[in-house]
Amino acid sequence: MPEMLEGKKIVVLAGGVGGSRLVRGMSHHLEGHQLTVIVNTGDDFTHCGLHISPDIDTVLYHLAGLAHVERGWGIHNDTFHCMDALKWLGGETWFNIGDRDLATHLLRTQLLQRGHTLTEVTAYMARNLGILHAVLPMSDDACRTMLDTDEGILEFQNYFVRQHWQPAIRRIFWQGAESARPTTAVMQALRSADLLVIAPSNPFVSVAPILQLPGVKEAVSALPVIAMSPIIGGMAVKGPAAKMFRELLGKPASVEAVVDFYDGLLDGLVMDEVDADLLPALQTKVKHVSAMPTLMLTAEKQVEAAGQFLHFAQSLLPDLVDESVREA
Ligand code: FO1
Repeated sequence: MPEMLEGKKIVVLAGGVGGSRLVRGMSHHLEGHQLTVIVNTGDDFTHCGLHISPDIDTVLYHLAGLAHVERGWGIHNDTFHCMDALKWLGGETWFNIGDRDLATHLLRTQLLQRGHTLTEVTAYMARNLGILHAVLPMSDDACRTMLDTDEGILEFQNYFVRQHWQPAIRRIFWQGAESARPTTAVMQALRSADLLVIAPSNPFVSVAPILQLPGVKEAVSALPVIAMSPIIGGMAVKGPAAKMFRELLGKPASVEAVVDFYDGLLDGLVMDEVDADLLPALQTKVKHVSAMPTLMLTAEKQVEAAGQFLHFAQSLLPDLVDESVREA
């Protein structure tokens, strides 16, 4: 573990696969109490009567060492017998739930129906999976990501999985945003953090849902913030992020577009080594920029990339703390 980060508290804003890969790597370098993950729940939905929280599960499975590493979602070596039976019976099969994964959705639904909050249920599961870090849903209130597309208004999973993120998007909004609040645990974690990390997750549908909750952006702005770019060589590692830059902002995806999206929030930026030629241009927008390998397609790469990221954070933290003291 980098010595400087000893005793420091790091809070990561994360969505599904990209965030989980970084967080899993970080978990190798940090003590349990040092790392807290605030997870997007805009992707949550009810399917076959079950409450499904895909991003929370992806984070839990990665931290527990259960994740299907290449695919990014679900559990490795899972089987799909229940899905086969659903197919015979004429049920809905567009969303693939593995047999072991099904247990997560059954238990979560049961505990929520008994009156527990999503935060309590997630903590219970994390504890039983042996996870030492706090995994916090961004909210206990429903706040669902909705996409206004050329195929009409679609719930996130309908757009993402059922329609393979093909419809063109005109607008994103969150159903329930008027009354959704961040949890007390989320606000406490932000208030006691030494460093805020924005994971290489989709800015539009993984990070923005967290930042739009009342009070979150203000709390984040008070912290040193370092992001890892989800865009590498103009492309998203997985999913529709690049397409969203084009459709919603009318510009190609790039590291610069990511920086602009976060609109002055970033004190530090880590991008992939393939984008190293952008360093001088980006340094006019973000004070501290570094290029390093950020593709985390194997467990080993996750540990390596997270280690380099934390070294970069360690080298910046004294500067960033001084700057925020001067600005206060
Ligand atoms: N993603 C897919 O592309 N296809 C699936 O069938 C699918 C099933 C699934 C089941 C459980 C779960 O927790 C996640 C699942 N995902 C699937 C991933 C997920 O829907 C998205 O990756 C995230 O919501 C985006 O972060």
